[in-house]
Amino acid sequence: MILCLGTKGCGKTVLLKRLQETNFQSLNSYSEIPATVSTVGTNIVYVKQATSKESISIIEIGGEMSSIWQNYFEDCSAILYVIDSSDLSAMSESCLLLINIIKELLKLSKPLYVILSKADVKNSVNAREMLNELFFLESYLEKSAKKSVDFIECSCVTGKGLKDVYEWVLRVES
Ligand SMILES: Nc1nc2c(ncn2[C@@H]2O[C@H](COP(=O)(O)OP(=O)(O)OP(=O)(O)O)[C@@H](O)[C@H]2O)c(=O)[nH]1
Ligand SMILES: [Mg+2]
Repeated sequence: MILCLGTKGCGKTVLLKRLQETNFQSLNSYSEIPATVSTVGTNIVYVKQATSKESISIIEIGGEMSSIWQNYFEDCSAILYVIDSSDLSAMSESCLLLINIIKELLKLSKPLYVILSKADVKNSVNAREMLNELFFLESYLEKSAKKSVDFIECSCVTGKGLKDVYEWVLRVES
């Protein structure tokens, strides 16, 4: 089981819906973003694998439940952490929560994929650069968790990064 975490409205539910669509070949051919309502509690989705009958379960836990995220760490195999790159106002909270996750995960040595969502939004920050400059997160990661943390910019509108996320999910569950 993979966990999908991130602050409210960062794009978790839409991302998981996109991951359930198996054809990532033709980018730009995506339909409109599916309508979502804010997730109350948890949301479980099953992602199909081409080579196996078993699907991979991913569980979304809303930002409002961040105080209990760590209760799920023990049982998960990996974490997808979503940061809304178009929402500056939520950036510092997202970074603080991320640093806590990294600290916990280091003890458990489980993989973490940080997804900078909504990369299609005009003027959205290059969140990775921002993280580097404002929070020195990169140097923190270099020292402590370089091997197990990856970053990717992603868009559920253009399809950017989705195939990489899908392949990462398959890899960590194989
Ligand atoms: N432009 C753009 N908007 C997006 C993208 N992904 C999600 N959104 C929008 O962001 C809003 C929130 O998306 P959700 O997927 O419901 O966010 P969530 O993280 O599940 O939110 P909670 O369940 O409340 O924690 C919706 O209005 C989506 O249409 C994206 O890649 N690009
Ligand atoms: Mg949701």
